[in-house]
Amino acid sequence: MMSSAIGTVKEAFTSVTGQTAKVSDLEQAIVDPAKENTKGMTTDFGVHISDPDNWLQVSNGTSPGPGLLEDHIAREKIMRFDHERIPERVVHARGTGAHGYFKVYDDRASKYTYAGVLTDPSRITSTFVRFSTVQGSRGSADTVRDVRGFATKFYTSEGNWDLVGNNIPVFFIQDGIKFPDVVHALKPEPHNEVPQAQTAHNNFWDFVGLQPESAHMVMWTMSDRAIPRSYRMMQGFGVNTFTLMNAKGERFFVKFHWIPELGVHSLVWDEALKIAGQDPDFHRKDLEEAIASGAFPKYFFGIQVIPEAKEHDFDFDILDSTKLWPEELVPVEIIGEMVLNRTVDEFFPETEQVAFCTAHVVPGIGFSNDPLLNARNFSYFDTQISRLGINWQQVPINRPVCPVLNHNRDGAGQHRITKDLNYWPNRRNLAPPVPTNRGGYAEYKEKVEGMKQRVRSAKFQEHWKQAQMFYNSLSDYEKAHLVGALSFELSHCDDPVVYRTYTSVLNNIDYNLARQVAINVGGEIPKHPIRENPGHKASRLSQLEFPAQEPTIKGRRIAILLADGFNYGEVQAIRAALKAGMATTWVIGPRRGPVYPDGEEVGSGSGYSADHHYEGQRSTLFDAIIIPGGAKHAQALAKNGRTIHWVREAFGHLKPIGALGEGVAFLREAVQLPGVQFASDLNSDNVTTSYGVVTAGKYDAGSAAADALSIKQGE
Ligand code: HDD
Repeated sequence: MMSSAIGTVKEAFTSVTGQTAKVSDLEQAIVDPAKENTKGMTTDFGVHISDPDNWLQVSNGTSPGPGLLEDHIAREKIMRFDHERIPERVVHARGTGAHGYFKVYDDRASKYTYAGVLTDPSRITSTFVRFSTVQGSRGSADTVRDVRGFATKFYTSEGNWDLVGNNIPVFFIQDGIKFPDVVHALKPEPHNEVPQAQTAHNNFWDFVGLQPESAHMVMWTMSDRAIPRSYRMMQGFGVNTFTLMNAKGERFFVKFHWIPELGVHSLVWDEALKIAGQDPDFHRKDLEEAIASGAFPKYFFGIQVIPEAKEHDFDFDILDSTKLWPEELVPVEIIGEMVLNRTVDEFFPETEQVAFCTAHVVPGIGFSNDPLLNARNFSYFDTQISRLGINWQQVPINRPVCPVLNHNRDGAGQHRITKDLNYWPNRRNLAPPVPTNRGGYAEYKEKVEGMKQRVRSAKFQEHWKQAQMFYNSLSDYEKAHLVGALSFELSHCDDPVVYRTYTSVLNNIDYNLARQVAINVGGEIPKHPIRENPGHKASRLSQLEFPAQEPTIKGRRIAILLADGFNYGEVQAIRAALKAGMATTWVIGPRRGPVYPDGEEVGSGSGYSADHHYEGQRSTLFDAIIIPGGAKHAQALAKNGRTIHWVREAFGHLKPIGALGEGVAFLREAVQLPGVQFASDLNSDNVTTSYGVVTAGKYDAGSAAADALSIKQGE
């Protein structure tokens, strides 16, 4: 393995809850007013301010007089405010970030690469991840139907490595020169800037209808993958084909994968729509809440590797970003993991200013001739200049944790003062190049030949097989959701040319799919298939094949629905059991504040504190609901339309619902669906489980709660 001459900074990490090298580095930039309380308020140039509330004016004290432009304190404050905004990202504007760390389990990847970050198990590498949606503006809702970005900055000892991926393994286009077109088409329409954060409009479907290479990605974006339950419960894919180089100089093609420990889970569309209004920051808060409660999100890191000699062994081109590498052909090797264990201190300097660039790779990792990646490597650096200025890599969140030294100088916002000579070669041998055998970045010596021309190579011309493979690999209800999603989106297109064209396009993937959607949206109902769908499938395309690593309720949000007169002992036991499983519990009562248990008079004593009230929250914001026993409490819940709606809606969204004792009667009344079984004997501890509804009489409350929640969402 090559050693690194620059890698003098040992990445330090004290414990799982401790501090990564990057967090220590950021501390130099942190200002904490609580620690500087002897200083008091100053201008930006450090002079104390005595009155920040009144503009200097000429006044007789009885009525306002003219304001004076000489008030430099007021002018500074207003001028600073006037320039607070920077351009939002041209795509992926809406997002949230967290700090974490990455480690590999052993050095097994050294047969493919000499990159220390991927081969040295003694290292803990600092990371910063930004998750995002693509289409909407910075203030748009989190749970919209969209691709999710999964961008990771690894602050390695050899420099920053940015893996800028999505939660979908393929892309809309094959060549980056088409990126402005696809983005213009999917963004709000130019004449009225509508719609926000969704592709349900004419221009998007017009574009993809005329661009068959998008078909595969469209299948993914119309699947449940595009409405994840949480950033903690989605996969990440580097999408592009990169390369790895080992110490012998051999090269391999590689695709990078993140697989969440908690499994891949989605919302149902009705939930997603409602949450977009009820809590537009749902995913942002979910990540923050999980980290704050110690349920640190974890992702396994995998690589798919193809030796250089096998590049042309597949019936698709491995450099085509609209194709994935089926795991049957190229298995994913899990080599490490990332844990996110720290939220940001301030959103703008960290999450908004973090700037990724696919061209940032470290020795041992390289590019391929993937034409999408080629364009990306130009675009990211360029866009950061317009967002953050030419010295964007000096911004604290972006700067590496290893030394940075070269002869680049000046530019707006230069923060570094570099002594001495600013050119190479120089007479004092300052900042010399580092030979590749001592850690300098080495390009692979690739033999290239050909004509200079604008072309798509042959295998790039086939667009349907993998779209079919994805569709065929889904379970029946995932297929039903996909039909629903296509029908929703195409029925928001009002130009018949658009929805008729797309329903015809679907017939290239599957005849029945095209028929169902065409019937729903008034499209061209096909009379016969135009292309055979031979039914080929691949494993691990259905998200059902990604359950949680271990059955877990870690980081799940559970609502306990209470009215006055509830069974206090049960609630205590339920909460303790859920807390032990690292779920968060929320008591939802008739009021925020005291709710009174059975035996305590309403209004007396301190009661039991409810976190929220029925109106303030909705069932959509929780993964499961529990209704404990208590006669008066159950009667009060049964008389309240809002609580009945709570459980009916949760049932409709396929969520586990648990009830104990008298709570069972309320649940039975509220659900009122023939076929659902409930515990009938309140004196028995037998548990009845039916359609995700778990009920018991005198069952041990803690175990009942745990049982209820071990039912997988979606069952
Ligand atoms: Fe991109 C941002 C992911 C193709 C040009 N992209 C951006 C972000 C993610 C991706 C996650 C947000 C990063 C952050 O959180 O700051 N992009 C992808 C993936 C692609 C892809 C997985 C396909 C493999 N992108 C792509 C192409 C181009 C761009 C083909 C241009 C030719 N992407 C950009 C950009 C953005 C960006 C304009 C906007 C903000 C930014 O870079 O920092 O340069």
